[in-house]
Amino acid sequence: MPKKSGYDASNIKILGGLEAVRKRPSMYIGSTSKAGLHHLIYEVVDNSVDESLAGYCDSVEVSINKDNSITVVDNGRGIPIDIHKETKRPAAEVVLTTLHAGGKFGEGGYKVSGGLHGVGVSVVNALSEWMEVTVRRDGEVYQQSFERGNPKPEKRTKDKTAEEKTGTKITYLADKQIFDETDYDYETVAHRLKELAYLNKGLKIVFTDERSDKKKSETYKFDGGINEYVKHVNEGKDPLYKPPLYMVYEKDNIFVEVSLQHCKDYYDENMLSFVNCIKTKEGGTHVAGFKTAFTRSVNNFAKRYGIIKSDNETLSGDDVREGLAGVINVRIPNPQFEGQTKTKLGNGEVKGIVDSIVDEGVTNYLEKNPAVGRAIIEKALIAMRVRAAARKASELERKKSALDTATLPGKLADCTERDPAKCELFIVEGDSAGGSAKQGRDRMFQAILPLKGKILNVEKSRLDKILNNDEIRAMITAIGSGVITGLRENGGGEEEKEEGLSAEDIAKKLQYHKVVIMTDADVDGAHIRTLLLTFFFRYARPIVENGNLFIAQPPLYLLKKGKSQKWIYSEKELEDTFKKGGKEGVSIQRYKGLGEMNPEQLWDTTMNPETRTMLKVEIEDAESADEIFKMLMGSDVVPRKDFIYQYAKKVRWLDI
Ligand code: 0RA
Repeated sequence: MPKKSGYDASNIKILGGLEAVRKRPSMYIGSTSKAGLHHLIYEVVDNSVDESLAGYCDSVEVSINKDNSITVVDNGRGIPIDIHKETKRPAAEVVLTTLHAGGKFGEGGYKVSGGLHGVGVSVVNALSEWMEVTVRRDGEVYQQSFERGNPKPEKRTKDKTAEEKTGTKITYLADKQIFDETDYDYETVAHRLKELAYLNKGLKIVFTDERSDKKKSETYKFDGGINEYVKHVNEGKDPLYKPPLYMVYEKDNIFVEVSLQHCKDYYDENMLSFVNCIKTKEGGTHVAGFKTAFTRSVNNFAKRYGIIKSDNETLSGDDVREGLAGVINVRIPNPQFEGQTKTKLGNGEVKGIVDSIVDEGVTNYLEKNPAVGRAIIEKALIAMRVRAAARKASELERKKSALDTATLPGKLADCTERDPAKCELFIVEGDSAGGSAKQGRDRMFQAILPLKGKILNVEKSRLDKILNNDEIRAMITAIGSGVITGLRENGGGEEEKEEGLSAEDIAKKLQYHKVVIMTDADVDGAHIRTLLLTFFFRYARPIVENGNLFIAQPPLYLLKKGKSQKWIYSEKELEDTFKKGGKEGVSIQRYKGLGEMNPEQLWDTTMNPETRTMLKVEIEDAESADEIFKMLMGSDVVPRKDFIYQYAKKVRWLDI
C-alpha cells in the first residue's frame, strides 16, 4: 500500500551520487564532529585558493554569519555557468551537484589539497541544509540555491560589470542532521586561514565572525609569504641572522620554497612542512631531502673554511638544526600521502629535487654570507659538544637487568615485572606523597619516582644545565634515555631518518609503557605538572605522541554520611552530588595533597587500574602546543601577561 510521506521532488532527486555523501559523510570529510564541520569551510576556501594559484584571484573573504551559516567570496574567474553538454545543465549546477565534477572543468596545475581532502564543493552542498551560490562572469550574475544538495531553478541577470568583476560567492548552512556539533571555533578556523595566507604569498584572506555582538574581523596578507611565517614562529626570540635564508624553485609544474632562520637563545627545532597547502605532520620525502642536503652543505662549508678540521668530526643533523625554525612549502601535481594520518609525502622524485635546491641555495648563501655561516657552525659545534659531554657525563643507558639496578636513581622504587609493556612509572611530587605511593602501589608492576619539589624549567635552560639537574637525570635514567630526543645520535652527513622514533623503537627503549605524572590537586601541583609536561614535550615528545604519558587524577574531596563515603574528583561532581542527595549531614573533607591520603586511599582512588581515572596526554597540534609552551614557560613576559588577562576571568580556581 502506498503511504503518504513527507517527501517531495526536492528530497528525492539528488544528482550525481550525493546521497552517498549524506549516507557516509565521514568517508568524505573525515568525521561529523567539529573537525568535519571546519573541513567544509576549508573545502570551499581551497577552491578559491586554487583560483589564486592559477593566477586569477587575489582576495578571499570568509565569514561566519549570525545564523551560523558560512560565506566564502572570492574574486576568481567564477565557476563556469555555460550549459554543460552532457547534462544540458549549467556547469555551476553540475559542479555543485556532482562528485568530483570540479576537475573536469579545471585544467592541469596543482589543486590545493589534491588527494587529502579536495573532495569538491559538491560534498559541502550535500551536507548543507541549504546553499546559495552567486557567480559573476561572462557579463552575467548567476544565482542558484540548493536544499541538501538538490538544485532549485537558477536565475540569470545581465550585468556589464560582471565582465570584469568576476568571482564566486558561496553561502551554506551545515546540516544539523549530519553534524554532531555546529558551533565553529574561531581560533581553529583563523589559524588555518592565516596559514593559507602565509603559504600563498600576496593572497588576501579576510576572516569575519558575525556571531557575537562584538563583530570580529582579521585580514591576513603576507607579501613576504613563508619568510613572514618563519619570522612569526621566531617572534620574541633572538635570530642569528636576518632576513631568513630563503630559496625557491619552480619547474615542470613543481614548486618548492624553503625559509630558514636559527635563533641564538633557542635549542629546539621547529620545521613545518606543507604539500599543496596541507601540513605534512609526518614529514616525508621533501623533509628527508631537506635534512640531508642541509646537513651536508653546512658540513661542507665548515670543512672548506677550516672550521672543522678532522674528517671524523662531523656535525649531525640535530646539531645543525638546533634552534632552527623553518617552513618547507611544496606544490606538486599528484601528491601521494602516506603514513598513519596520511600526512607524510611519499613521492620519491621529490626528495632529490628538494635536496638539490637546498644544497645549492644553502651553499650559495653561505658563500655570500660567510659570517652567518660561521655563526651557524659555532652554534652547531656547541650543540655537538654539549650533546657529547652530556652523553658521557650521565650514565644514561640503563638496561633492565638485575645487575644494572646500581645505575638506577636512588630514589626510584622499581617494580618487579621486567616486561616494560606491563610496567607503570609514577612520577610523584614530594617525599611524603612518594612514601604513600610506595606503600600503596602494587609493587609487581608499579614503580615510584619521587621528585623533590619543582623541577627545572627546561624552556629557559640549555641542555647541559638540564642534564645536570638531579631530578631530570633521575627521570631520564628511569624512563630510558633512548626516548630522550635531545640526546639521540644522528650520523653526520649520512642519510638521515627523516622522522622521530617509530612506535616499535619507543616500545623497545621505553622502560615503562605508562609514565604517569601524579601531582597534588593544588596550584603548586599544577605548576609542577606543567614543568613536567614542558620537559616531556621538548625532550621526550615521541612518548607523548605514542600515547605513553598520563596524568593521574587524585580526588578533590571525601564526602562522608553516616557509614557511607564517596570520593569526588571534580567541582562539577561535587555540585551534582549535592544537587541529587542534598548536603544534610554530609561532612566534606578537602584533599589538597597526595600526602594527606593514606596508602590504601591513594591506591583505591588514584592508582588501582580497576577503579582509577587517568588522563592520556595527546598533542592535537604540535605547532599550537609549541606556541603555548613558549608563551607559558619562555622568557618573554608580555605574551604570558596577555594570556593571563584574557583567560583569568574564565578560570574557575579549583583551590578553595
Ligand atoms: C570549475 C572550473 C573553474 C573554476 C571553478 C570550478 C571554481 C570553483 C570555485 C569554488 C569557489 N570559488 C571558485 N572559483 C572557481 C575554471 C574556470 C574557467 O576555466 O574559467
